[in-house]
Amino acid sequence: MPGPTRGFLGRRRERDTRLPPGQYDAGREWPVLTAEPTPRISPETWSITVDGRVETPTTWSWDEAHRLPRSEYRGAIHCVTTWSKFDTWFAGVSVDTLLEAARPTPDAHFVMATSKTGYTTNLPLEDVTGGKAWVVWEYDGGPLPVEHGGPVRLLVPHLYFWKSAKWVSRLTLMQRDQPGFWEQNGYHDRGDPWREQRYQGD
Ligand SMILES: Nc1nc2c(c(=O)[nH]1)N[C@H]1C(S)=C(S)[C@@H](COP(=O)(O)O)O[C@H]1N2
Ligand SMILES: [Mo]
Repeated sequence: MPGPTRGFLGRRRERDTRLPPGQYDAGREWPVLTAEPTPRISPETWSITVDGRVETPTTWSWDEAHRLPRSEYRGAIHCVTTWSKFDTWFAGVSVDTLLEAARPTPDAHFVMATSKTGYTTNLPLEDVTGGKAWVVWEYDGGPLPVEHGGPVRLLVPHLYFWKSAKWVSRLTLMQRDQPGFWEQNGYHDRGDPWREQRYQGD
């Protein structure tokens, strides 16, 4: 049965199905959102540590991290301030690879990501396993720009972008959830853009 207003509605622009509710397409723009002063971190002094509820707390230097299997993400990112950006291309290492080495203990259920600057953000362990999260140092085939977290940031693209800690240096596995920087300031503990989990209680 043909819909009575089909011809009229058909002329409306279709909403991009890649766009979660309440988001707009920022196009080629990539806004910078940083709460703290942008640090200068040389690759030689950067390292990433996985500790907390793990059997083998492990630290990788820049060179050691680059010898791990390379993993890429191509797709969208979504900021809680309502911009989304499509067709991004990041490369680094899968968080799965780091966790395989550190071996979370059975009571590990959450992760606190900490930046070299002290910025923190909490995540359920399930949201950084199964090919859903990366530690990245490349964007669009070049080094990750410093204002976007270079030399290395966390990338958890299926959650709002505040979960993707810039200048990340530590992933701490925890038994119980603890709020990070924005989560203490009212942002949601999980932050799924498809469920519009922007603030605590959403
Ligand atoms: N260290 C650190 N990481 C951070 C932030 C921050 O202020 N400090 N802001 C978060 C927020 S709110 C967003 S939207 C993204 C912004 O990343 P971008 O500046 O590369 O767009 O980084 C996230 N990671
Ligand atoms: Mo954000």
